[in-house]
Amino acid sequence: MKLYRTTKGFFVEQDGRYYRVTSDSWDALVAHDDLQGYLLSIIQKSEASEDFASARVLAPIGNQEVWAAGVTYYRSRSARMEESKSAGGGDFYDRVYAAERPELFFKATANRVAGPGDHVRIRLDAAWSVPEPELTLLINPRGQIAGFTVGNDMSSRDIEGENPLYLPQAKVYDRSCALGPCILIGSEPLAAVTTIRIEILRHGSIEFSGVTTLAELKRAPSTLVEYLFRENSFPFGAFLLTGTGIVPPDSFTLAAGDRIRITIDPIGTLENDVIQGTPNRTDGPNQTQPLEQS
Ligand code: DO4
Ligand code: MG
Repeated sequence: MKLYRTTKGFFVEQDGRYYRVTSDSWDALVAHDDLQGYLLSIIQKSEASEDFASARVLAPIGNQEVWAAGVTYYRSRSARMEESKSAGGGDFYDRVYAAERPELFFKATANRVAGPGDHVRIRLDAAWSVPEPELTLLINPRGQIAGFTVGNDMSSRDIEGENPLYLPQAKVYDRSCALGPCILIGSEPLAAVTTIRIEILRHGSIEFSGVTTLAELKRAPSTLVEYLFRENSFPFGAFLLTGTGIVPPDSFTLAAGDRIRITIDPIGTLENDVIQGTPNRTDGPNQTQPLEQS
């Protein structure tokens, strides 16, 4: 069962059919104390709707904060150690990979998030930018996992590599995060064989592709959530990106015009084109656009 936020309202999908969810608040909907049961009851009681076909899918976010976990895959640990070696920061990444307490950092507010088909951005003052494809958890205000989506933790590797204290600037800026296309509803962990794939297209050809599986994720999502909710309350719930297991070779940097395609099979594909410089305010951030009348 998948939940979509669109220009024509909210829809739940099952077996290829879309059903309208007549809640007027995304925040209230995703905080529902039995979201799965509530959506199932809608599917059982209502007729499928044709309206989804003409709607534009938006980022599945309301007022939730977006957080991220780091160095949760061996590949990320090694790449970070290398990029920060000359700054003397390499040791921190090795230590956090092995430590009991995970690395958690603030990633984005909703206005910085791109939805499916929106532009993501690379910073003008960065020379080495990469996407990070990450399984992303939707967590309700009670600290329970309510669903899963695809996340892109856009990162400026040269800024982070110069000094780990620059992490917030490497990670948090307008359109530095993409989420979508939907929320796969459920609280059970996804299977370890689940793949996360990325393709980066330049002028229509694949410039980089990579794949990992959740078997490589070192920490249980529930443990990451438990740390995030320690001493922290989230009245609207939160999104938590769980870290990247795919890092392109050091010779690779994103360029304006690249297309990033991230697929996690049971959830779907999140696709975004890259821009550099001033975002076009008329095309986003999408969650600030009013819903069209249906
Ligand atoms: O420590 C810096 C960030 C790590 C990260 O974003 C990741 O491993 O995905
Ligand atoms: Mg990341």
